[in-house]
Amino acid sequence: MAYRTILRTADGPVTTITLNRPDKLNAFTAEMHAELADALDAVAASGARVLVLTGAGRGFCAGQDLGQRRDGEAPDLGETLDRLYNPLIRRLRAMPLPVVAAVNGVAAGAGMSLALAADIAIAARSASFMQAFARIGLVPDSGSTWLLPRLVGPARARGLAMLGERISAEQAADWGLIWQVVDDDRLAAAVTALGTRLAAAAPLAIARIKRALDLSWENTLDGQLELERLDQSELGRSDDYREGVAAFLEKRPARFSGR
Ligand code: LHQ
Repeated sequence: MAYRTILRTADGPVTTITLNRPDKLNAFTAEMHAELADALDAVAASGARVLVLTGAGRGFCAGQDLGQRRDGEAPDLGETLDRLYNPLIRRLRAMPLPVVAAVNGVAAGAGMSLALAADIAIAARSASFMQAFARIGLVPDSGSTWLLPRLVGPARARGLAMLGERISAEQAADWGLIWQVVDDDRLAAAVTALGTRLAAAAPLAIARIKRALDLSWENTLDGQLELERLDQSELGRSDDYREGVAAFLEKRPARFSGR
């Protein structure tokens, strides 16, 4: 599929998908959703070990393209979520590989949800985050009502969602919304370094970590102890565990195969 609204590039084990409608701050259109779905299929089939999501130009993603929403009749936004946004968020969370959001500029509305749904979000110092939904009479969607209180606690979640204020990358990092903020001219290098590290990590462990942390929100401590036991039983029999221990004892970097 030839893409018009995104770019997909691979650098060894790291695939980068760049939202590419810079004149609209990479706001989502139906076409972009279709292209993203196709690109994620390709990533899944490629054996990539890390997926980086970023934006072209001065924005990361400004959420739904509101220019496409000017129709007189009341649209069924629930249907749009069901068909386009929810599958995207579910898919990113379910992918066994780590997803990195390289937040190069403003992340607003569903664009902020997208950044928060990544496993690790790293932002340029000039980037910003905005729960734009309430400003246009909507509830935060694409996972934001679930992610926000878990990331920053209920008080900040309510303030962010109800006020829709634009907060700086630094504030986002201080509040625990994202992993790290770096100077603008360091973002590319920082993302490359992070991608390299994650690509060298043990793939089975990464996939299980991702799943266990998500399941923890619904689990009791007892349930989570059991989940960890089952994961550890399986991982303990993996080549990766053997290799990890051997590399430690031999004082060398591990070479994980994902088996
Ligand atoms: C845009 C957009 C945009 C179109 C900037 N659309 N053009 C899900 C399911 C179904 C439906 C409804 O929604 C959802 C979830 C959502 O995402 S709802 C939230 C939708 N997003 C927003 O409400 C954010 C709207 N944008 C903004 O508030 C500002 O643009 C921000 C704060 C993001 C950036 O402000 P500035 O840095 O001052 O940039 P700007 O406003 O000048 O934008 C630059 C251009 O991008 C401009 O176009 P123009 O042709 O005038 O240069 C904007 O119109 C366009 N743009 N966001 N979402």
